[in-house]
Amino acid sequence: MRKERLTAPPEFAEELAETLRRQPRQIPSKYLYDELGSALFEAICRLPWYRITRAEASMLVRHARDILRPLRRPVTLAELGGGSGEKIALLIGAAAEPFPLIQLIDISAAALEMARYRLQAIGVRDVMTHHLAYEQGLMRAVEQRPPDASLVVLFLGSNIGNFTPEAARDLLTRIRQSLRPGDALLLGTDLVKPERELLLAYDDPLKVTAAFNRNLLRRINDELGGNFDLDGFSHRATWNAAARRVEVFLVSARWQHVAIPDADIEFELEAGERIWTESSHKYEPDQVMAEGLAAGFTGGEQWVEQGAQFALTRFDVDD
Ligand code: AVJ
Repeated sequence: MRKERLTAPPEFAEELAETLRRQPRQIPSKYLYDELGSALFEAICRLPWYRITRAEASMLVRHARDILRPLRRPVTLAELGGGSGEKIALLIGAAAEPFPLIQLIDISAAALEMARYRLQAIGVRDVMTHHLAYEQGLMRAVEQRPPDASLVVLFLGSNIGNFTPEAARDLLTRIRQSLRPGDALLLGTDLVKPERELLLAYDDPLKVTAAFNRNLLRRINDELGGNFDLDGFSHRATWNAAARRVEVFLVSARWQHVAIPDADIEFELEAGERIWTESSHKYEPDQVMAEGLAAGFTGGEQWVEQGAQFALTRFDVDD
């Protein structure tokens, strides 16, 4: 009996063939978020050792009015990679003002539907979803913005942490260039903190993060016909102090042969060889500010949660 093949996103095979041939071998972290991966990430957000989501959610509620204060009314929102929409719903609830349009951009269709449902449940009428990666989604959101309202782009959860500093600056610049005077960017960034806290957040005792990571291999097997033996890999997270990032890997337990027919790739893995699946860059508060200014924003305001060490920064676009 032939197992039914799930449909893969269009560039998955091609991108994978390229990144798995690099040394060290890599898998782009955006592919962590298929339906199961998005659900596992939602579970991560509830782990006691992963404090980002709770810290940011409480800040959004506490500071909602201050965050939105300088913006031209009415305000519309566009969220990049917001997942199930929990945070944008909290911001909207706490702001207690009408938002004529909410745009959601996410790579996960299941997450988008969850977010739409959540927003409709709190009475938000105009929700537009864009099932796209960040850059294409941002372009679409800018095309769809109502002309007589300001636009706030939300880039929360330290999603920017997956980008190298160069790519992050690039993306911030692109966001800035797609905005107009009176608009803003609200950026959530996780901050540098003691190594043991970081490692617990990315290698939790319940092994949910390990499942999230290994799910990448399950997904490749199901969507591209891969032959990964999930038991043949262990999850590892390390802190790279010089690069200020947590690096996440799948480590091959033994020598093994890998074939992914639909990506047209075959290779051997040595015992102990790593596949690099994610980087999570951590920032200093001043560095966040500096990056926004370097990207062309004219100023901003920053809130820091001291316990979890997390920063929310609003970057402004002045005339
Ligand atoms: C969604 C990229 C912000 O880096 O903290 C959580 C993803 N990976 N645990 C992060 C993640 C492992 C998360 N981001």
